[in-house]
Amino acid sequence: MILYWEKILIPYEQAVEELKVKFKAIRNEYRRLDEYSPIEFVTGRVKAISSIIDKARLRDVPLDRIEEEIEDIAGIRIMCQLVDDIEKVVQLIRDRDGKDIKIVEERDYITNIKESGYRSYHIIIKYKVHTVFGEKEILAEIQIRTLAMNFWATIEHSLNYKFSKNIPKDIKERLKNAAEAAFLLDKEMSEIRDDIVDAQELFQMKSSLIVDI
Ligand code: 0O2
Repeated sequence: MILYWEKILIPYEQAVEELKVKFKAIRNEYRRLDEYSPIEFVTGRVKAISSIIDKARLRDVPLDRIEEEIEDIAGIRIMCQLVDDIEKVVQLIRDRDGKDIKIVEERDYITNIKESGYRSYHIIIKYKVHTVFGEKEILAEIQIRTLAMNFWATIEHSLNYKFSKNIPKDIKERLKNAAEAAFLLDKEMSEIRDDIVDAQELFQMKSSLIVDI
């Protein structure tokens, strides 16, 4: 049984490693050019075997359909400082569509916030890896979110785990309020950034006027 899962999961592990390297390379390129990077940091994981089995059971997916039906066995998470950066990262991924990445579906949980209060942008992709058994195209899920969205989701996820997905009603309500607070934090930080950028542009215009004189 262990060997059965090993064989299934090896290409997913490879995909996660490759995708992490690729997105970290984008971040590093921006930084080396002294430019603002829309990517703050990148993480990735292969879903635990027990979680894959649980999800398959919950959705009535037979074992031999798991790879087609469970889209997040390979998961990449890209964290951004600000909400506007998410669109930039989504565009970077769309630009690669049909090249090393094939976009299958986009799910915008930022415009369509989940009932729980969850916000994030998901892109389901197909990604080809080369293994010793040949080429294999796997499905992977890329989650793109701000630091505030990630903070909220991480805590909500661990509470869900603690309460076995049955978070008490009052805590659920407080989590929704916390999600709203995270939303306001994102909004405020974006406005502060816009003000800083405006001030910098004004300063640059003034200095170029002085140089011209
Ligand atoms: P894990 O441990 O992160 O792997 P569904 O879960 O049925 O709503 P679906 O079709 O599986 O949705 O895909 P979707 O909506 O793209 O979401 C899958 C993943 O998004 C989840 O994986 C979580 O990582 C994250 N996610 C979605 N909704 C929530 C939420 O309300 N709270 C938090 N914290 N994360 C969420 P898994 O398999 O649930 O968990």
